[in-house]
Amino acid sequence: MNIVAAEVIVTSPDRNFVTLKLTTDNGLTGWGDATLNGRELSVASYLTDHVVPLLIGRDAHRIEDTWQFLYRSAYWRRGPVTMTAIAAVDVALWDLKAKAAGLPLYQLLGGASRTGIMAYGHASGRDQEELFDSIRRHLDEGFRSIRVQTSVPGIDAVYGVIAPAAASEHYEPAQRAPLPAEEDWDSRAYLRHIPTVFEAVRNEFGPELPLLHDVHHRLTPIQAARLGKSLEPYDLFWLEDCTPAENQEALRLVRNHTVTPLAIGEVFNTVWDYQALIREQLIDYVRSAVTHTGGITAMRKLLDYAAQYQIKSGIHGPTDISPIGMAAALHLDLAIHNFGIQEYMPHGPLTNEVFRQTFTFQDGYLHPGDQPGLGVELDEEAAARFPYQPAYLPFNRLKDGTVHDW
Ligand code: GCO
Ligand code: MG
Repeated sequence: MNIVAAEVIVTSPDRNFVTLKLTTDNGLTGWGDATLNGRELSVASYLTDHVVPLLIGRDAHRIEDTWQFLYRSAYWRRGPVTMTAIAAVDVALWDLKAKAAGLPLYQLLGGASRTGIMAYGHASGRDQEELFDSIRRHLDEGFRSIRVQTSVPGIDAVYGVIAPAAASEHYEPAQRAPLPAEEDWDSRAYLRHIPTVFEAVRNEFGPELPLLHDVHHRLTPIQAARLGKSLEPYDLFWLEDCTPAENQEALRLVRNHTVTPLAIGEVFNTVWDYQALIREQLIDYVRSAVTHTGGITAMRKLLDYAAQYQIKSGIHGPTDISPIGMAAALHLDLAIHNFGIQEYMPHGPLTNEVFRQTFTFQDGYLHPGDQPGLGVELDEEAAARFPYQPAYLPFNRLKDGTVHDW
């Protein structure tokens, strides 16, 4: 099964997606998600200019060899652009192998370890009433685990909180814009407010509902330690990205102060970013995206390493992961033993027109379906109707104008 064509498709239904299409001499098509939010065209160029010429004529069955070849022959290792490009090739090759075998991909990864994949949804509100409405709406839609994000008095725009009207346009908890939108931040105001929100949510919705929260990299280690400690009475499923993720040492300090479970890693792209975190058991959940961490081949190894330390998966799944990337995550979630939870943010209607999907969401559980391969096919005619639109993520400034982590 040799690759005869490789093509990069950029499309923007609801938002930008970059997709790799591989075609083989036995007439199969494999799909890989190459989307890197806000830096989409850099991965498209990496693939088109530097990877596509290397793929033509290669045996599509040699997934491990292709991964090692792309990683090592570039000489320049790691980084989000490189690892997203490698992930797109890897996922497309797994799609092809599973299609050639006539099996859903999870069967090739060892078969199902569970009947469904527990998913969490994103609830948010600018005030308590809006937040409670959003939580109720998610419960009505079937979610059994909820991420809670809320505005903070004294801060104008906070990550993860979007007006209900805008949310349906953006399909993401961030204000994307033609130029980076400026948001503001005040850690002291945030630290005072968040425990009161979780107290109110627990009082209203009871002790059982698994609740999650994303700090989005904004605190210093000692502030994060304080937040983790102050949230202990509310029994969080996890506290995500409490400090900027690249400093692994910071988590040692946080861990020494709190038993609130910690999740980290959506901006990571290799196992090396987790080396100390996993070995020293400083986290509880691995947050990487399959699509930004070298694909299924690399994620499987990373999660197997984590499993030795009872650390579980919490694979990244906001709408900037395309339905192809989501499907890759779902097949892995179903197969691995140390599954924790899957993030799930439903895509918009135009996205679902372009990406024909077979995965299901019922009673809080996702399932990738049983079509051969990933179970997602891109409709190229539909994709061509939605040209690329420049879109940046927002950024933060403190009250005195200093740029802060977003
Ligand atoms: C999450 C993430 C996302 C990111 C987004 C950036 O936990 O889902 O924090 O919302 O902000 O993926 O591209
Ligand atoms: Mg996050």
